Formats: sequence, structure tokens, C-alpha cells
Amino acid sequence: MTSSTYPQPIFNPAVECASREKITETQLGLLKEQVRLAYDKVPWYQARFKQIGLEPGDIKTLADVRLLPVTDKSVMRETYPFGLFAAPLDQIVRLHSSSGTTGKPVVVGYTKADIEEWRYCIMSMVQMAGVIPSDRAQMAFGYGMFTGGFGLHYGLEGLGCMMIPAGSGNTERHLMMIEDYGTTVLIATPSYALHICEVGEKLGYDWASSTLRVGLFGGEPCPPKMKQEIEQRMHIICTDNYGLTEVMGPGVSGECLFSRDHQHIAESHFIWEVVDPQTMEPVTEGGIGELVLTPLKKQGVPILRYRTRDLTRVTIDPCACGRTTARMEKIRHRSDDMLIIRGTNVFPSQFEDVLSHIEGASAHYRIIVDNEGGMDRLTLMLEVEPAVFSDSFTQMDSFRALVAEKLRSTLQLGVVVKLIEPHSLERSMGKTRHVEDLRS
Ligand code: DLL
Repeated sequence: MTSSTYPQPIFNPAVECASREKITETQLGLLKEQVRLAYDKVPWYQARFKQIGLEPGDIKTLADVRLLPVTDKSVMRETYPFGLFAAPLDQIVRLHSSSGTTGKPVVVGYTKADIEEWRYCIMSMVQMAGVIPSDRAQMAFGYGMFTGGFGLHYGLEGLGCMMIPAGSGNTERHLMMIEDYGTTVLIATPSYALHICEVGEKLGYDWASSTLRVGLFGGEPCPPKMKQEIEQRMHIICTDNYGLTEVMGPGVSGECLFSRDHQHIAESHFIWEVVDPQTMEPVTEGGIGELVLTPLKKQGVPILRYRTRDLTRVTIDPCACGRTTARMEKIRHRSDDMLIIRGTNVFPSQFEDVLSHIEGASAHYRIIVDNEGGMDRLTLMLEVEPAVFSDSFTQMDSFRALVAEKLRSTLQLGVVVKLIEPHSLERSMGKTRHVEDLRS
């Protein structure tokens, strides 16, 4: 933390430091309006309400949110492209979408008022990360249907920052811009930030004397080891920011500089629930479960109880920064990225946990799942740190055996470990896919 980053005023203290009672009261008022809007303007919701025998007037307390129908990706696909829109299309000023692994993308539309609310959420989020109006912010997300580029762009510009809309890709040009324009804030996925860091190092760029001081990262998990590595190698503060297209985009939650493994949820705009993904029942307070979000101010596409599939836990304990908003733990995995290997459940984040404790293992790896002779097989392609990569077969083989053994004891499964040269895996400009499942 540097003195130029903190202390930073809280963007809207009346909202971000409100009492729990006030937060609840405000959320309930907004929830009632959203429910009414969804019921009156979206036939899909009205039909669901009737099916389950619910009237908008039945929502009397915040806990009644649990009575509402849930929405998930399959609903978005079923109603593709505009079936969930509440506003007439001539009031929609922007579309964004997110691609899934199968079928049509999810499409969302924003009215002018939605775009304003989104800008507000980003402004308060980036200020929480230590961004100040005099910052120069360089965008490394793409400006396309992905919400990351435009979403963060307008919020940062709204705060008064100098936006540098470089877009994704062309790493050497990014480095040149950081150097020539005195960039202070970089916006990217954490894996692309690490790539920019590595390319810079290779070209002799001196990160210690760079103007860059804050990373606004997100769009994919940023495991603690990766965060630490980026902070140390790039000499910046790396903040993790979360969001998803269906409920808005980035701006749902962000990191303050006091609670580095949590993110404050924008409770002025979202109701959160943490539920057991199997039963949809709330988990016990502070337990891990699936995050379900209900946006509170959407005019274009109101969404009730969106199942994010992201697993986390949420606390409402006070934060040292002074904000009273609930904080969610960093997302480490999704309920739908669980692999079932020979009957055993495996999450990619378990690999990360193991690798983060092995000196010499880099943050770059791929997990390949295939099937040989009817048996599922897990293979880990792991880039090793330059210091470990050597010509000595014995040295490399004992490192490989160590990784395999640690994985076996955590996963209770045998993993074929292949060590590969530093920088040999393809780097992604956007979200990195760590798993390749070749079974289907
Ligand atoms: O990734 C929105 C975003 C853009 C957030 C830029 C932050 C910065 P989608 O493409 O719809 O939207 O993907 C949403 O990405 O459900 C998570 O699984 C994952 N995700 C997003 N941010 C994080 C994060 C954007 N900070 C999906 N940590 C979500 C972990 C994240 N996972």
C-alpha cells in the first residue's frame, strides 16, 4: 500500500457505511419495485409467478426474496434474445452478451438509467481500490460484447480518470503505452496482467520504476499466489473485482485495501443469497455455497434470483475500511466446473492450492482430462519456474514426482504430471481456460 493510494474517501459514505437496518430497508423497497416490474412487463416471470402461486404483493420482508422464482442461464437461453426485456427495445441503448460453452449467448440490454447505475457502481468500486481522478487508466479488456471493456471504461472516465482505451491484445503496444503515457492503472484479467508482466521483464522493462500502481483485475479467479506474484513482480496493488453479464457486468463487488481476500458487494444494487446448490436452501451463516444475486435497479432486464454458479461465503462483519456492506470471499470455483474423475469430485482450484505451496511451480498450467481404455485420466501440464527447469533429468524427475505426490494426497487420485518449459503454454488475452475436458 502506498500513501498515494490511501486514505481514499469513500465514494458514497451514506450508502456504503449505512447501518444494516438501513441497508435492509432500502433493499426491500427496491425489491418490491423490481418484482412489480418483472411481473408486469416480462411474460416469462408472470407465467412463473402464476405457476407457483405467487403475487408481487406477497413480498413483504427481505427474507421473502426466497419465495421468488430463480433465474439461470437456461432461462436466458430459452428467452433469447429479448424475452426477458422489460423495457421497449427503443429504450435500450446498449446490448452486451456473454458467450457460454454451448448454444446461444446470454444477451442483456441496458436503458440509459441502467448505464448510469452501472457507471455509479464502477465509480464506487474503483475508488475503493484506490483509484483517484488524476489516474491514467489503460484498458486491456476488449471493447466488444464482453462487459469488462465498456463497463469499466465509463466508470473510470466518470470518476475523472484519463482513459486509455487500448483494448485487448498487442502486449508490446501495452508496454509502450504504459511507458509513454505514464499509465497508473491497468485493467485486465489477472492472467493477462501476468503475461504483460512477463513480456515486459523479457524486454528489460523495469517494473519497479514504472508509473503503474494499481491493477483492476477480474473476469476470472485470481488465486492468492498469482495476486502476490503480480504485486511483487509489477510493484503494484492488485485488486480483484467481480461481476457477471446477467446481472450487470463488473461492479457487483470489489476489493478495498483493508480486506484483501474479500470483495465488498454493492448492496445498494444487489441482494445476495448464499445457498446450497443442490437444495437451494440457505447455507448456515458464513458457510460456503452458491451466490444468488437479485439486481435491484435494473430497468432493461430485471432479473430475479440469478444463480451465478459461483461458490463463495459472505460475511457482514464490519470491515476496517469503515464500509458496512457485506463482503464475499474471492471466488475460487464454480459449482459447474467440478470434474468427476472416476467417481471422485475434483475442482480445478484444488490444483491451484497444491501448486501454490510448491516452490518452483509457476501459475501457468493446464489440466487435461481424457479417457484411456474406459478409464478417466487426469494430466497436468505444468510450467516450471526458470530456476527449476534444468537439463538434469534426475532433478526434473524428482520435482515431477513431488508434484504428483502432493496432488495424489490432496485429490486422492493419480495425476500424470508433465513439466514444461517456462512460457510454453499459450497465454490468453482474456479469460484463461485451465481445463480441457476431452472426454465428450
Ligand atoms: O466476467 C464481468 C467482469 C468483467 C467482471 C471484468 C470483472 C471484470 P461474464 O463474462 O459474464 O462477466 O463472466 C462472469 O466470470 O460468474 C465468474 O465465474 C467469473 N468471474 C468474474 N469476475 C471474477 C472474479 C464478467 N473477480 C463469470 N473472480 C462469473 C473470480 C470471476 N471469478
